[in-house]
Amino acid sequence: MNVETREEIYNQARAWVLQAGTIIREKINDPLTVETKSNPNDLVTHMDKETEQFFASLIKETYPDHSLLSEEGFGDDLQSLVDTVWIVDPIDGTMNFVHQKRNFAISIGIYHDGIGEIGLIYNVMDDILYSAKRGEGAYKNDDRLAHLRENVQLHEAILSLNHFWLCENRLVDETRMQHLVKTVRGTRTYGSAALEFAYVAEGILDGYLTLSLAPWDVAAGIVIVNEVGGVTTTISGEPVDMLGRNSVFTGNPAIRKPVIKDFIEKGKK
Ligand code: 2AM
Ligand code: CA
Ligand code: CA
Ligand code: CA
Repeated sequence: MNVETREEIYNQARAWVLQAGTIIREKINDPLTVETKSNPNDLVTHMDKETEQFFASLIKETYPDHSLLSEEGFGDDLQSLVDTVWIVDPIDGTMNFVHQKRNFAISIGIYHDGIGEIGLIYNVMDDILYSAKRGEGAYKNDDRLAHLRENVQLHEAILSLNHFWLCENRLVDETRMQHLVKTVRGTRTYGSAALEFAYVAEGILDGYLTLSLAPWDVAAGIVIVNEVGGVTTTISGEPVDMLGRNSVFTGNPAIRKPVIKDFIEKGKK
């Protein structure tokens, strides 16, 4: 993708994200229609669907040759990532949106021939936009984010993870994960994968571990984290498959190796 085309698409995407966020903020106290999906805690609201439709219709109208990969069913059924693909999560952190009316984000990754070119993560209620273009650095609103800290030790790291890791799970022995929690300086759980990626990029988290995410949970975050020297892989150290679900580690490269080698590999089922 050439730089001028990318700049034009970035400016358009940024304007749409801010516009969608303004609409959500205006309607934040309106009554919600909440439905469940794969299980009683897997929620979706009319606002998730309306926001996705907002992007789907604008993208189709403005860029008819681009494709859309998205959570709530208004995207395309893609078998590959050729040409330009928008990977959109209209509301990431729907449970937070429903229960807290904050701590959720709009997440948009724009990929060309499988390469992440643009990432946008918008913390709607705080009006904070994390953004990046490949090779041009990452930003929190207008402030450029610094490169991640060098030589971070695991015992000085803050790690974000879902508490499910500490319960019996199909991937890793929970006692190993409890040992990891006791080894690091502190753990957090925010309930929005996109925001957790953004916090890794900002350097306020050193890593984020998660069991199973979809492409729209990670597409924007990977681009933004890359720009500050972070790495994102599955918990086996493989590249993330942008057309399937993945376990994910994202974070400072200095802690990736010990987390994966000394804890996850040893506890793997
Ligand atoms: P969502 O809010 O867009 O569904 C919650 O820990 C994080 O995991 C959120 O980013 C959430 O995205 C994501 N997630 C991915 N798959 C999920 C699922 N099946 N149920 C609930 N959250 C899921
Ligand atoms: Ca969801
Ligand atoms: Ca999501
Ligand atoms: Ca979502």
